[in-house]
Amino acid sequence: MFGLLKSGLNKIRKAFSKTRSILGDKMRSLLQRPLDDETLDELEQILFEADLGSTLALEFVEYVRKYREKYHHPIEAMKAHAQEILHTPPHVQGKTPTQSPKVILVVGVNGSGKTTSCAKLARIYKEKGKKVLLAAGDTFRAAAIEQLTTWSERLKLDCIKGTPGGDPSAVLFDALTAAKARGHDVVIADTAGRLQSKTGLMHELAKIERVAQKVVPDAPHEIYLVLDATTGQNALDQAKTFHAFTPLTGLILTKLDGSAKGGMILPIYHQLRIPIRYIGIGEGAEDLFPFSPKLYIDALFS
Ligand SMILES: Nc1nc2c(ncn2[C@@H]2O[C@H](COP(=O)(O)OP(=O)(O)OP(=O)(O)O)[C@@H](O)[C@H]2O)c(=O)[nH]1
Ligand SMILES: [Mg+2]
Repeated sequence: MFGLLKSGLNKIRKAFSKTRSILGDKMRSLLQRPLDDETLDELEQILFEADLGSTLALEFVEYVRKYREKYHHPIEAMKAHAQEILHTPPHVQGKTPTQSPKVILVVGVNGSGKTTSCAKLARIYKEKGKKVLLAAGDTFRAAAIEQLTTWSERLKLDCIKGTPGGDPSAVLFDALTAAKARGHDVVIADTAGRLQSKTGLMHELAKIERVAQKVVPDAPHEIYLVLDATTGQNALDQAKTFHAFTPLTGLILTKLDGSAKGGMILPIYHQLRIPIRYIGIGEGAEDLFPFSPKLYIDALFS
């Protein structure tokens, strides 16, 4: 067990190593100089380039300036401010199911990692001893149904499928009906990729929710938006639009492995206050981890 935990920690540290090399290493070398205006300007630039956005870059620099006496090193001040940001209470949260199954809807733009994240989430719940049902709610492409079916076979889980081109709401209706009948604890529903600018597709999500509520009145209990971390600032725009159409309860940030954009987690949470629930750091079923602010901050700044 300890070995597993340790390998998880190492994976997370490794996933953030690129971000750390553009943020932490540059900062450390800069901060050997006296903390004058010029150094602070350069610090702001480094933070901006590490995807913290202009508002937060300035805010961090102001924090360092204000608390220069309190912390023995400016990086300690920045870690403290990052803690403050990530520990600010979220604006939204998922619902506790009043009865089984718990229903998790997974949404996002094309290729962000939804289907893979559904499989990874299913594995996490299975490991906790829960009876999980997958719902192949991406009826848009036949290949999407096959992809989730393959995952379900690999993970030895049931999967409810619709017909290619069929109504995704009907798949969720069938999945929830089956889950109630067969005593599943959790239903994880994949959905088709949708561009946030396509209003029709965004409205489809509301229909999926309404139909799900015919079977499980308080469903969905979680709506996770999957964001490809390599898209940087664009991920923030996606999150804002999805949230406006479908109130999200959590974010899953994928493809952080090998990405230098790990810094974007801070402005995303700072602006939206939607809980960052999981991070994806690889293509395997075991490559999804609950987001830990402490691990993240240590990995980034240490
Ligand atoms: N390196 C890495 N690759 C990932 C991660 N998550 C997903 N992928 C890969 O990204 C690609 C797209 O993943 P999918 O899960 O099919 O994405 P999707 O959002 O379901 O895509 P569409 O259904 O086409 O909209 C696949 O090749 C995945 O293996 C991750 O955390 N790290
Ligand atoms: Mg998919």
